Amino acid sequence: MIGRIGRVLGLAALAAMLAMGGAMASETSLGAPVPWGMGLQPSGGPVKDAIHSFNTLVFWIIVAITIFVALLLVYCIWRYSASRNPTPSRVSHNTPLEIAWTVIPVLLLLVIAIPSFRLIYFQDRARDADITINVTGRQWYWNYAFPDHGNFNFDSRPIPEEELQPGQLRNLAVDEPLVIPAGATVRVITQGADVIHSFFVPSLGVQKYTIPGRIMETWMRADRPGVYYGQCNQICGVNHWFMPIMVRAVTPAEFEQWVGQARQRFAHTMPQQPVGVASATADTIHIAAARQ
Ligand SMILES: [Cu+2]
Repeated sequence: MIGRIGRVLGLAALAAMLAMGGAMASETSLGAPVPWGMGLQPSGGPVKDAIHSFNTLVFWIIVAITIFVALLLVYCIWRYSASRNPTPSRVSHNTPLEIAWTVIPVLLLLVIAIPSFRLIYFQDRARDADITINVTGRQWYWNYAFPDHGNFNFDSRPIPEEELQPGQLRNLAVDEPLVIPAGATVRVITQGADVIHSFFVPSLGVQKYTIPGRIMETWMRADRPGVYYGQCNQICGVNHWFMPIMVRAVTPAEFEQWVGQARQRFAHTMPQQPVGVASATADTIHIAAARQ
């Protein structure tokens, strides 16, 4: 009786935890870990959609191979046991069988390799990006710069546990989220300031190393407004845990409004001269004038 009550209570607690996890995730975000979550996080954009379909393909190939090998094993144990098969066969070669067990795995690998390479190239580079952001990994915080919007930049750090507001996720919420327009193709340029970090937002299908002295590129797109969480996932020192990522995707109008405010708040980080073509032209004129 007591055992049964315990089990019922346990199940009720589990159901409550799952419901709470689901409610929290839906009210604050689209991309976040949930209690008892299994498998990949739900997709927030096209890159993750492609990862999901590749994962499904590989998963079913694994299921088929596992079932085939398990059945073969059970059959061999049953059919070739000492009682059923007292005089074992001494055959050591079978050419058709050897060709089959070489060619079939090769074909399977090809079936996996072709979509795998396609996915790598899909993630690699943005075609016709709408905006570019620079992501710099530092010990131990992120720095985000917006070169298309005056090149302001800001740091992003986690909110300490004792200062968390209701709905903010522990070790994931940050003081300054990275804001992007939903539906826009965002080119992400990564670099490392000190050691190797990794910019990883699972629900958007983004993972790129940030390496000192090297510039790398990838892209992301959030199909819907929402909050997508990630973390540095390259062990980068004692405060590696201190590098959560919070990507807030907003409507284009809200993004423009945010950019306007950010340009004022982070005005001190902006270069004195306008960046881009204008400054390049000015520099070129200076150099040309100096040479004459
Ligand atoms: Cu790191």
